[in-house]
Amino acid sequence: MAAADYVEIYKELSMDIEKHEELMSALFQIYPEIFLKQKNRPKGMEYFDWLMSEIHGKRIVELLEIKKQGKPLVGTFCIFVPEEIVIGAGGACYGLCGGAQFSIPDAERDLPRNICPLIKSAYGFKVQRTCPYTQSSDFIYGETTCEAKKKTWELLNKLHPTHVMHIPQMKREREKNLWRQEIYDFKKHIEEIIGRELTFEELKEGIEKINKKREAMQRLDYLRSANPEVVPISSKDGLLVNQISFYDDPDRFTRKVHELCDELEERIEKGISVVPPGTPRIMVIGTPMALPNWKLHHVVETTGGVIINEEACIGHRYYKDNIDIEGAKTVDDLIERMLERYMKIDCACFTPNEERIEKIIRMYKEKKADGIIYYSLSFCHTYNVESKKVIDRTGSRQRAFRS
Ligand code: BJ8
Repeated sequence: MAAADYVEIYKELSMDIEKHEELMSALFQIYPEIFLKQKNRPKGMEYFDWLMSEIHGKRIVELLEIKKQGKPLVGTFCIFVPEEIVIGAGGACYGLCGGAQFSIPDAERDLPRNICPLIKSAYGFKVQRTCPYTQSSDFIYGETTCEAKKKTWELLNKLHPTHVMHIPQMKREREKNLWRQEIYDFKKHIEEIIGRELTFEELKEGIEKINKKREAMQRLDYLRSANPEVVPISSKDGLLVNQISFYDDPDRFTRKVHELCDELEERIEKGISVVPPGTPRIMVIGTPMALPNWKLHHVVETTGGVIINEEACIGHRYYKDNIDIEGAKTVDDLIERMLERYMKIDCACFTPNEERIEKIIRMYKEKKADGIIYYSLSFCHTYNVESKKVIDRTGSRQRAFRS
């Protein structure tokens, strides 16, 4: 598809058509270089290539169809926003891009240069009006995980309806009470759009759909590193699937990830690896790599290494835990289970956050990795400072990689 095929839609969304064309032509230039030229790719990646080619096309048409039916479209920046509620209401919840340099100069007219690039990138897309996801959302849900984010939402709200969830930063009973209240408020907000209360069945269905999606991603995570001799999918393709999980229809995505995994299982059995035996297997841990940030994976893979998983919110932190709904009988029960699951998120915004460090050590051993790259976006103070504890505990000899 060409972005030009959807110009009428972009006009309806008040987008800056020229600037958007510039963005898409840059993306269409680098995508074939970075992804399509890879040798020995699984056939199952064709679907994800297609989705990428339609990420500002057919997928937007699908979302606008949902909106026409009076269902909510919610843009987010953090895996703390309980998407199960939006999905239960028949709507769509998606992550807003923050991985492109393209929008940063426009953001820096309002924001200081020395804050996290992910925030500047996402804010810049709204300033430029080049992101159809932002433009079509009923509202954006921000949160209070870091200083730069929570103050940026005040500015973003002047450009687009933006609500803020108060994310706790400790995990004591009193913080759990706060978070429970935030989930109820979020639910109420979604119910205002659909004009009625969500039923138990709807909420349960939303949870089940996202549980299934997370299970598919857990399976992919496992297969990427299951056999130390065979890496059945490239680092970049693994990352790409994780990134697309924030945009695609959850049911279709789940199906396609399982199809890909079936193929990867076959590859492992037949010994089909994308890298030669003995290639260093690296775990990347730290801050998220939002679309279209592929640089670290590209660098590692073109210099003789391979990344076998991402301990990040675009990655393992997003799909590691499901919501256990066994025995839940009421909406309140479901919210309680949701609370338990979301409080397991081990973002560095929590203090203390020992569970993350324990998890990293466990994963490193289980995956028989040869090394870890600690990836922290510039000015992300929480992840940056936490790297010291991770380095000390893992006995690493080198400093963290900061980008
Ligand atoms: S749960 S990692 S998605 S907050 S924007 S904190 S990189 S300085 S993204 Fe995050 Fe939720 Fe935590 Fe995950 Fe740092 Fe940048 Fe802030 Fe960031």
